[in-house]
Amino acid sequence: MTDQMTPIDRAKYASAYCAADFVKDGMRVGLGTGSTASWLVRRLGARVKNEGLRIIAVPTSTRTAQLAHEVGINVVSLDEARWLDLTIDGADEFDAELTLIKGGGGALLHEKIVATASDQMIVITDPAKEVNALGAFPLPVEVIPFGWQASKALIEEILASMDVLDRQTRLRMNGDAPYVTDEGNYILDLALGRIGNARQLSLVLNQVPGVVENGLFVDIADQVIIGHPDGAVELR
Ligand code: ABF
Repeated sequence: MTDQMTPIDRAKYASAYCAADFVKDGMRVGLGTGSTASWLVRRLGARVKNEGLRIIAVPTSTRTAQLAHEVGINVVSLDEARWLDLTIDGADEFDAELTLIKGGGGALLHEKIVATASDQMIVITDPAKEVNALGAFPLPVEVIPFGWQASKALIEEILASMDVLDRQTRLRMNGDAPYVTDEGNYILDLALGRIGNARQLSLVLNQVPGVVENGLFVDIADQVIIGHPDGAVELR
């Protein structure tokens, strides 16, 4: 931790540093994506270097794989690892039931596959991510490029029928081109304002032809570690 870090960075660092202690020698570990997860990868890299920690690590994105390599963590594919003991990842929002919105980093598909192929998922966060109701953060939905506009229109029709408030569906852009995920898919960001029934919405969205996955993580997270700028952590 350095004194150049912003309070939010210090909170993320504290959460990630605490989560890294849950990683035991010989574990098969899913490594999340995002700035909080980056602190985790760096901390595990230091443990590999300084303590000789041995882990089988599966990254949830190419950028996490790159960072893991840089800090001396050898990564394998999920198919090589087959199953994981623990996945540690960030989130964009979490509520009292530990339902999450994830995917702000565009990695929701691999993140959800890795998290659900793990015995346990720990979410590393900061106080700004805790919400009473999900939905202020736009819900990412991964769609295949073929017919994405039809998928978008169908999603909007469904949201209208579900009376989801304040809905807007936008194609996520990277400059003047669509943002392309590691799988070569597109992301639609759904500005919903407030999600009443995350479980129902997640099931309905994934029925839309062309939709691959959505960023609602329902009954997947087992524990959340909330870091604070003073270095304190809360475990829930
Ligand atoms: C990742 O963590 C993404 O799903 C999510 O968007 C991100 C949170 O980002 P950060 O840790 O940078 O706040 O898993």
